[in-house]
Amino acid sequence: MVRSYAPANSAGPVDSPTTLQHWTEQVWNRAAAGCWIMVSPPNENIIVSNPWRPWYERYQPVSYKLCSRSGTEAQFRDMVTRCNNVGVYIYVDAIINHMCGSGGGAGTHSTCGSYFNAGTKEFSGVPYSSLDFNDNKCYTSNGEIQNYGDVNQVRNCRLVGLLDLALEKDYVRGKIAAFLNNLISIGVAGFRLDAAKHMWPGDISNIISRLSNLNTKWFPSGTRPLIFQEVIDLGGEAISASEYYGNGRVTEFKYGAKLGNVVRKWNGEKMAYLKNWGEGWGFMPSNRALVFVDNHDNQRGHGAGGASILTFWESRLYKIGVAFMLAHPYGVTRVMSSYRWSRNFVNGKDVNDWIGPPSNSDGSTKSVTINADTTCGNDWVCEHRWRQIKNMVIFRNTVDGQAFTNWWDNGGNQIAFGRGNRGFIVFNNESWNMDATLNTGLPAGTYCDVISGQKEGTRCTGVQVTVSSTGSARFTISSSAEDPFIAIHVNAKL
Ligand code: QV4
Ligand code: CA
Repeated sequence: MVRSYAPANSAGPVDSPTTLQHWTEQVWNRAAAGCWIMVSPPNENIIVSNPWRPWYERYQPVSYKLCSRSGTEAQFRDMVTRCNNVGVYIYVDAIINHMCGSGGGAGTHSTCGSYFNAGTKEFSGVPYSSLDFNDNKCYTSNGEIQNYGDVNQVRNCRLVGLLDLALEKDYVRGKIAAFLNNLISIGVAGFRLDAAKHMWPGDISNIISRLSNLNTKWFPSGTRPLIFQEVIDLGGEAISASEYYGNGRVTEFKYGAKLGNVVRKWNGEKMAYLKNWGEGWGFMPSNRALVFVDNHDNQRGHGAGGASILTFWESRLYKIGVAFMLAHPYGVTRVMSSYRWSRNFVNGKDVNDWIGPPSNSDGSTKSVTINADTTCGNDWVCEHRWRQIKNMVIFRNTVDGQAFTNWWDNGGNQIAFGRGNRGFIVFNNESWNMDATLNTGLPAGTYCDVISGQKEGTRCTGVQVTVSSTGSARFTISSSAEDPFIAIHVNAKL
């Protein structure tokens, strides 16, 4: 685990995960050992019926009661307890910039049945009234964000019609802090702050200052929650990610967009250019960054990143991108765990980008079944269980803290690099076969490639790599291989 991160305002150290899994929409009945999981918003949200129950209704809160399509508060508590007991930490996607959309209507069409009226801005379950919203501070003609070049609009007006909370108010700050502190008392380890760009950094800082330390039943006394803020900064806007470093980590959206271009070889990019990946590419400092190949928005055309974003739909390229991310030392990494939906492209846009999680006919979310080959059923993709991705998470943990070493490239799309004397990875993203003898930096011995297979007992189930007494090894990778890369590390040595 990386222990280098502590927010500027933290009282104690925060263990930051080497790799976080993002479980989109999964129900509260799953636990697996040895990971850090970010879950979809657990609090009450509006029920959107047109279109029917889209995934994004969970980004429209109605109250801070913990009942959602993923389950009840009791089920959420049970999951967090069971996860913490086996060292799996849960991070919550926290929607605190806004409530539901202005067109949300009035009634009890909400996941716990709390009354609300979007027109009069009344949310009985909190409660909030019209006094707790920002419209008096927004000066655009329709109350919406119209120009991302105007800092005041971005933070005080409505993001796609979502009723914007007045976060400078002591009352509102108190309600949000109570919500987050309830989650902390249940055992949650930290938060993704949704739409952080739409909140003043000082308001976020004030709310963080009200947060309790993590529950000492599972965490050392004085441990602060891990905070990562969703700020989309691709350059060229009035608000920059750096304004948020003082509050914790920040999403680095350039990462997935640029890595997608490189792996796809678009815009003249090639793998050899990854030699100075990280700050050298204009990214934020590594110790501030939360990085990912795709997220729940840009895997379906929402949010930022555009067409270059790699997703499970293109699994070969996706595995190359995720493996590179997990092998490279930059940032805290997050891998997706998604569900499949039926896409329908009309003029290049997926008109089914709204479809929610796999559901039963009564509207309940389908359970995540596990197939004989360890993949998931019921249309859950479970990228985090794919052998290549799961094994690269183990690779990352194995090489944690090791330097970026022994870079090699062919000037094109064959690259290799090591992590000190603990791990080494080689990619062939050319259209011709690769045969190269490279300096790995690893101790002599026979290693199991953890991509084509893994070490099981005293044998490799996939390719074997022999490292000589000088640390060199020969790598042959066919350009037509399903996974045109090889990764070896000291915990998969025979
Ligand atoms: C519509 C109209 C508006 C109108 C409004 C009236 O478009 O003009 O004013 O009705 O009520 C959904 C619909 C959207 C609708 C809105 C409000 O798609 O059409 O507005 O609801 O009813 C997710 C989805 C959004 C969705 C939202 C709320 O992506 O489509 O909006 O949830 O359900 C920027 C931000 C960044 C943001 C990113 C998507 O800087 O912060 O856009 N990313 C986060 C989340 C994302 C989420 C939100 C923010 C909002 O990752 O998933 O948006 O919580 O880049
Ligand atoms: Ca705002």
